[in-house]
Amino acid sequence: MMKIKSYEAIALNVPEEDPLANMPEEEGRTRPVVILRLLTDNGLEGIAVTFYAGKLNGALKKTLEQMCELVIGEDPFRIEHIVANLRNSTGDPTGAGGMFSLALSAIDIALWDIKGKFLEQPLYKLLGGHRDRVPTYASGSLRRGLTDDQAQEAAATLISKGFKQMKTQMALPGDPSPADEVRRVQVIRDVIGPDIKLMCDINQGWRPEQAIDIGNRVEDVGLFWLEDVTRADDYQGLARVTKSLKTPIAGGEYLYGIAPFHQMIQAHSVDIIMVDIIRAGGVTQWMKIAGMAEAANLPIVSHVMPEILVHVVAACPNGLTVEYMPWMLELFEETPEIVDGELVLPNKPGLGLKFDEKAVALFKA
Ligand code: SMN
Ligand code: MG
Repeated sequence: MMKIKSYEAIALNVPEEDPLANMPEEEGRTRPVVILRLLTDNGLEGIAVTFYAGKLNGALKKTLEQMCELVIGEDPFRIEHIVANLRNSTGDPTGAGGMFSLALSAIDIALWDIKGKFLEQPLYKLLGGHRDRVPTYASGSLRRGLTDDQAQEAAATLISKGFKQMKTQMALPGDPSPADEVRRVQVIRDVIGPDIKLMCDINQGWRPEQAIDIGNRVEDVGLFWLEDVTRADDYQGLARVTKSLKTPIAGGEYLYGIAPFHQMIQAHSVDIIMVDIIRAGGVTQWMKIAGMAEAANLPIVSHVMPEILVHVVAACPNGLTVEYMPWMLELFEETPEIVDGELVLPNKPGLGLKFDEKAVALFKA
């Protein structure tokens, strides 16, 4: 029996850049993350990345290390057994949210990477391998802080790079009028033409009635989805907006664990389920949410980390598109290619990723 032998968690500050359109960013800003290596007694290494702890990144690293201690000696194929033990270690069999979930996901992802390496199969095939290419959208370039001119320039750059889908943002800074908000998506649509899929993220910035008002005004722009139009846990408020608009509503990235997705689906809060794998609890929990969504006839989309999430979206029959958020690309030696606007699934075992050791050394916190 293979066993987990040791682990290493390293806190990093990864530069915040926009490598897709090179639009101006706050100079020198970095994003705190923790990377994990989980090693087995037969020489395999599973890797993962976790974040969302911000200034508490040191606490996330410590949480992850304490949880990894409890995984030593375990059989990496018994993932549900390991997850149950970790949940029980908190004294709560449902497992704590917050830091616990962020750390649990890293362990779960690394265990799946080990499983793939042991079986010499890429992760997406282990999970069902529904397709070997998936649509993807450029994210992180068309930010709300840009001027209309900058947004248009960035959109043109994304088109020239071959992207067929891209996401922008509303809930603009300052005190925008509904007309200001509409203008932002319209000027981007003017540049990209009618056939490019354009999504728009509100990041919980509107009240439900504002979402209905502005959502109605942008209906003609033809958005592929409006995302997180109001508070993520206002399932009823979201449902009101979803019912009122023709434009599909996406949401779910802020939810922890799997149970809130059940609530969200039951309340008909969204048309498209977005899962953040780090908040959800890793690959194991992603697949459960994808199954719930499939049963409810809803597509599922990923949040950030395309190099990892490409596997889970490709695995599922209801996987719709992968967010190409290029935050972590520099952390890896090689990441999946985009051909004709689609991500090509890697054929290497597990995640098919290797940390770039120079980048790891350079970004060390
Ligand atoms: C987002 C939120 C938090 C971190 C990264 C990205 C955004 C998205 O909501 O969907 O891209
Ligand atoms: Mg979002």
